[in-house]
Amino acid sequence: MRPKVLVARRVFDSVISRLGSHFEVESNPADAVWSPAELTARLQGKQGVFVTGSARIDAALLDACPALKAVCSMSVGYNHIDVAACTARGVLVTNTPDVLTETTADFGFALMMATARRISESEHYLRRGEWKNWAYDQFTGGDVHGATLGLLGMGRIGRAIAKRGALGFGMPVIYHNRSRLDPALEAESGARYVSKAELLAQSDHLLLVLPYSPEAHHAIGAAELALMKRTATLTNIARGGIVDDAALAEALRTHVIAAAGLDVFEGEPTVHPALLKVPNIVLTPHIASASVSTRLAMADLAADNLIAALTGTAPPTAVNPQVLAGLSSR
Ligand code: 8YV
Repeated sequence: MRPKVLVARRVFDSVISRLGSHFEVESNPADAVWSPAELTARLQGKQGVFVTGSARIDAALLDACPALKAVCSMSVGYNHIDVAACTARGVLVTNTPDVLTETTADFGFALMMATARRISESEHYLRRGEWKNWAYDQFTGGDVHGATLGLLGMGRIGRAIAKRGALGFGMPVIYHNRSRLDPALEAESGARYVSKAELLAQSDHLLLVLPYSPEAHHAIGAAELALMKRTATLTNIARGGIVDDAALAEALRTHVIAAAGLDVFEGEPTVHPALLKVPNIVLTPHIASASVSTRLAMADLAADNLIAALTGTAPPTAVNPQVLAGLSSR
């Protein structure tokens, strides 16, 4: 009998049909967002699941789905999955690194530029019909070229953004990360390591590119925002919850910093109402990896992982490869 898998959100037809040549597939063509209870019910008797960042996989779900062997996420981040609980139960977890790095870096840079140059705010003004005249100080923002680019987090996406800033825009680049890059990678990125306090104080444009973890919760709150330049911008393409959104809205309202660009939110898709009220912000609905070719590459990689995991070969990008040894015997 062929293994049974669940595809928890709507994805490319080509990916569903590829999975269909290996597995009995239950998919979600209506793209309903299933509750934990419904997801658990649909996972009964399934050996594998293809998820996105919107499905929470925790110990309770795993205990209620004993047939599950592989959780394959179409995302690089995996904070929606309790990896320790999966590992403890011998469930393989995979993600989709690398294929989205450059696309996400492009978007991070674009969101930072839109924020610095007040693109959303000025477009809304124009659409409201308020543009009557040119004025010398109309929507003047901060320069990007030559300004200091700060990165909190320095993984693959951070390094790709650093290169754009250093090589393309002549920006001095500083970063802070849990661990300092080795000298070769640091030189390649054109970035200088600083303390978090120095990063906050010196950045003209600060981008957040660190993974979410309990330690990273509210890494940027009122106290951190107060350390930033009044002319600085903050861009978050990492995860909701890294920024205290209520504190950020207040800092924008009172001009503690100049502007912010957010692609991710605490409790998304709900957005803190105070963020919707401030003009000096660019808001996008978690689309940093959303180019057609990258989303296809992510879905294909998640499918490759699922096929490998359930057909006894090593998945290309396992998060907890240590469970592989035990999988074939389950
Ligand atoms: C995805 C992301 O759009 O890969 C990630 O971690 O945040 C985004 O690229 C999202 O998580 C879909 O699964």
